[in-house]
Amino acid sequence: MITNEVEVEPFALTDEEQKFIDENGYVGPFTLYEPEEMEQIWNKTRRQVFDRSHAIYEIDMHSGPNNIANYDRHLDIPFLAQHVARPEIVNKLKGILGPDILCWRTEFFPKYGGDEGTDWHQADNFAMASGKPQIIWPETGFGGTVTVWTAFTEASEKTACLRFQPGTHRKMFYDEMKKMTYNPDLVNTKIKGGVLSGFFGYDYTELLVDPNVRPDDSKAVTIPMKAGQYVIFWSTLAHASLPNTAESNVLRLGFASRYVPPYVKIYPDTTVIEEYGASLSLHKYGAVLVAGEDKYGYNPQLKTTTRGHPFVTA
Ligand SMILES: O=C(O)CCC(=O)C(=O)O
Ligand SMILES: [Fe+2]
Repeated sequence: MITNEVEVEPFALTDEEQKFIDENGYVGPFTLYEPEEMEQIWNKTRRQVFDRSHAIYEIDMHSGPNNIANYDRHLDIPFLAQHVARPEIVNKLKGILGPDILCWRTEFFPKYGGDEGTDWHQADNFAMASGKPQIIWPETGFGGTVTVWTAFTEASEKTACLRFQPGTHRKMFYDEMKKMTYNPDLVNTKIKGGVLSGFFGYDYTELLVDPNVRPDDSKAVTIPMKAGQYVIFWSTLAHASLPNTAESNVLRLGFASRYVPPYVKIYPDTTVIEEYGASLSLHKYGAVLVAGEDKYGYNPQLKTTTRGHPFVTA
């Protein structure tokens, strides 16, 4: 039978959701795993984080409190490899980034009870810590990345949930090319806007274009999330997190996966990531195509087997 119904892709953003992220810079949270399921998965997966035999970065002994050697563990941990490519996530991203999508970076964001919140910040080219742009959009050079932040454990107002300033994603209050000073002793020492916060050993306010003009946090929203939920936001949206005020053994763990279309240049003109006092060689690095095709070939790519590893070059 022939009908006029247009086939809707499963898990796609609705028109309202698309309008919402366009106006506000974020959409969600959405539920991907039930809390018990997430707990089970994480209990199993966390052990694999300690097995670095297939991790693409070496631990740099100078690395500070933010262990960037755990960047891109989706390249060697099967659950993370599957997670970043889940159709529930990727089909939503198509409505924002178009049909062709690379996952170019993943990061863990752990905060134990007593840890400071994350400073308000916006990220366009991710030069903020290294002084070198890590992604560059063609033509305008402006664009940022779409981040999917998944709560691997609950993130409540008490346990360091994210905060957003809706609608701030089109204009940068910060200049990422100004260099911040790295000082791990800064961690847990500064109250900003009434909140204990910092940027993993940096002070993000050093990057303000005009130190007297900062995004207006009176309109900030908090995004509490249950374990297993995720939220999608433009990295250029002013975002932060609250401190974790729970007991010291209560971990809030976020997992951020970052996506761009393949015409964005990733780590242009560099062979290392230098930040947080560490230097990581990119010689094993590759982005992962999670949707469509790459007609450009600007960026090295890796493919994972269905078991996650070992990696083969695409
Ligand atoms: O988890 C946090 O506190 C910060 C996360 C963040 O800044 C990001 O995912 O870009
Ligand atoms: Fe961020």
